[in-house]
Amino acid sequence: MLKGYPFYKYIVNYHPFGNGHINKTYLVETTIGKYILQQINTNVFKKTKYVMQNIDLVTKYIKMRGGKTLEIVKDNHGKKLKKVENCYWRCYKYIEGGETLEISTDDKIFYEIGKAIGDFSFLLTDFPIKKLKITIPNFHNTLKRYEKLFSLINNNAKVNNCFLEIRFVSEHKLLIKEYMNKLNSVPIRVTHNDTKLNNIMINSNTCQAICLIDLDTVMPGSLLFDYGDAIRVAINKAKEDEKDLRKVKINKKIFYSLSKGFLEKTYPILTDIEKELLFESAKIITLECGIRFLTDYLENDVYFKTDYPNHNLIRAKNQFKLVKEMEREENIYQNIIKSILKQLENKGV
Ligand code: ADP
Ligand code: GN1
Ligand code: MG
Repeated sequence: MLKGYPFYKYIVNYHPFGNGHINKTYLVETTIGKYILQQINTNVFKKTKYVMQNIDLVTKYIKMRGGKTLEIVKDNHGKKLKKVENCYWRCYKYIEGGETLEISTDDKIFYEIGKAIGDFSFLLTDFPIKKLKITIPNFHNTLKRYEKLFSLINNNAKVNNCFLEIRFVSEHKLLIKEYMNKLNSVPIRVTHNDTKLNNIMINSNTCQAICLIDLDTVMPGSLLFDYGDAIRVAINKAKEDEKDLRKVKINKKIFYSLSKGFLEKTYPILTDIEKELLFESAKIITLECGIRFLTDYLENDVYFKTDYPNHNLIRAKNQFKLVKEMEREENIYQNIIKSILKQLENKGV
């Protein structure tokens, strides 16, 4: 596989890398630099060619606008996507001086992350969106995710292990439905769709964000989910798969910092309805993520990588606890957002 790349003869070693839930990622170390080689998960990304086409277009555009982004490395035939025995591979330059984090308590980092996510959208505001393909239809259609979950519960023995969680989800049906209706009035933009903490490269020395990586889900979508998904991971004091749910609590300082960074960058482009739905979006995407983990648990782990049999169930419980925490003090978070928006309005941004 590696033979087809120009750096092949310089390879010193390579090994599995990172903690992504989807692709198989390898770090390749050579005497002429480091590379990230990935086997694309074709169960998740069925339209692999379109995924690479989207990434190619978006990265070229970001570069043209002077932003930092992933750099695709072509193989010896000039190809960006390589098919070897029914597996699809692609390669990126390793982003030197950077790292991704699984969890952090440093609110300054999250301010930088908020800015980076906002910047991503901002840089792509005038991108010719029609050129982008929908690579995963209904990726953030929470209602469809809900329906899929409930289509699986009849005659499924595993339901006994998660009936409280299923009940929790069912109690949110109306909220999901109403939110999906509101989304119809929200502008469609070029969005990342997977803005969790470890999809953002951070400069190890300055702690500033370098750029968003994992561009596989770049598609037309709602900016609200890019904000919401970043919030989902950032504010959780525990990791996404922490079993001790007492540890799943919200770091309010981080909620403030990330929101501030994000809003500073996006304020000029945000519509009123987007401003109104910010917090609800974070709640909905956390619920959606829990629904997806629970669905995968009931389907016997066909989508997300797992380390042990109940891994997806643990992740789902964790996300639902986070939703409960968000709901418990909803007013506080809404007020934080309002105060940031007010500050920006007064500044005349
Ligand atoms: P997945 O879709 O499986 O989440 P990612 O594209 O997010 O795959 O890659 C997994 C991990 O590999 C990232 O979280 C990051 O730590 C690392 N990684 C990916 N691309 C790069 C890159 N160009 N430079 C440095 N690290 C990278
Ligand atoms: C997956 O690929 P990764 O690990 O960055 C998933 C996201 C989920 C996330 C939950 C393509 O992200 O949608 O929110 O796991 N990516 C895809 O941790 O489904
Ligand atoms: Mg990732």
